[in-house]
Amino acid sequence: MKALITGITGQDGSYLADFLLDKGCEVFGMVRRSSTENFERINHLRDRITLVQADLMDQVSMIKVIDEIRPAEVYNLAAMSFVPTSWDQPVLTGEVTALGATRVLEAIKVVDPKIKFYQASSSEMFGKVVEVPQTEKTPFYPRSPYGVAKVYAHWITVNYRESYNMFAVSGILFNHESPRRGLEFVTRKVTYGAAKIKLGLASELRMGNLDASRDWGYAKDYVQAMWLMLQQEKPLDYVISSERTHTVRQLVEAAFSCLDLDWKKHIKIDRRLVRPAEVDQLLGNSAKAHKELGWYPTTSFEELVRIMVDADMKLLKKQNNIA
Ligand code: NAP
Ligand code: F7E
Repeated sequence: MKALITGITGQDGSYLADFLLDKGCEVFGMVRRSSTENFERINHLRDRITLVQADLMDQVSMIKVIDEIRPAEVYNLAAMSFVPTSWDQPVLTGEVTALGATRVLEAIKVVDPKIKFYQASSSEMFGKVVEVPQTEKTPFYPRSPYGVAKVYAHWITVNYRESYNMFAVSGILFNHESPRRGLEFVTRKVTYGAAKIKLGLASELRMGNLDASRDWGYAKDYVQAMWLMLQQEKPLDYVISSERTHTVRQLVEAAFSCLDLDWKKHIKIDRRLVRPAEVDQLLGNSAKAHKELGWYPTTSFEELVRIMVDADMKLLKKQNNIA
């Protein structure tokens, strides 16, 4: 089975590639051209996957790669995914995160509408939540240009499914993290920052809103749900979440306490990191995924924080030649 992953250089793309290779799939990863390679997350599997060049901004390149590979499944994980940047670059965010999904769907429609399609939808679509917990039926109220773009991509996926009878699904994934998470996202910022402080490489960590709460899970668990959605008889959308919520303050406390540090001595609030509009609280209900996909997360919040802190301590010691 051939699978094409857009966004393979990202956190989820790299874990999904690991997962699909274990399943015996032939994995193709789409990368965009850059002046320097940025393959850290996929270096360990470079000789087991095939990389192809295209860009979600460019319709012709999308048609070309899909026509050449003729995959059975396409996972559209590529996006401008960092929420604060979406206020600074709202048009780019719309082009990549919203219209990019249409370009992939159009390419599939033109080449072979039987190719299965997975769209990386997001709990950010729930934004200023209208009910707690959030399910597949909860109305959307996005709070950032990123969230708005993801709502567009979500509905265009539903629309292609209904208009052209395509096997196109959305996984509405709540926040999921790992040692491969980008350094700017809050979990990794905190685990990396705490590890730096423990090793004497920094003394403080500047943070924004500590009161926001998120439903955090482990990325390795969540990529399995993506694959499961494409193995079902019917194309349907699913909420994938841990069904637990913690504040950013609790995240900070957990990470610093893993290293016997008092977070209050090191965290400084920086108003510039507070967002123009915040998503205050997210909490998912994944009953449908439990029942129909048989999917359950295996890693608790505390275990996840410990995994990330340990990985960042190891990484920083290696980078700084500390025994
Ligand atoms: P990530 O680490 O930021 O990776 C994003 C990927 O998109 C990178 O491979 C990036 O390539 C690629 N990309 C960006 N613009 C592109 C373009 N114009 N053409 C082709 N590729 C492009 O994101 P992630 O955390 O793995 O998330 C994967 C997907 O799930 C994203 O769509 C994200 O919005 C969505 N999502 C994430 C979460 C979460 O908690 N992680 C939750 C819900 C949904 P470069 O390496 O070249 O920049
Ligand atoms: O922020 C607060 C911040 O940037 C989480 C993306 O993967 O998940 C991610 O979006 C919370 C927010 O993720 C800092 O205000 C406080 O309330 O880690 P984050 P996000 O915005 O939830 C969703 C599901 C996606 O789809 C996205 O692609 O933490 N916060 N202080 C901070 N956040 C950051 N980044 N940095 C801080 O200093």
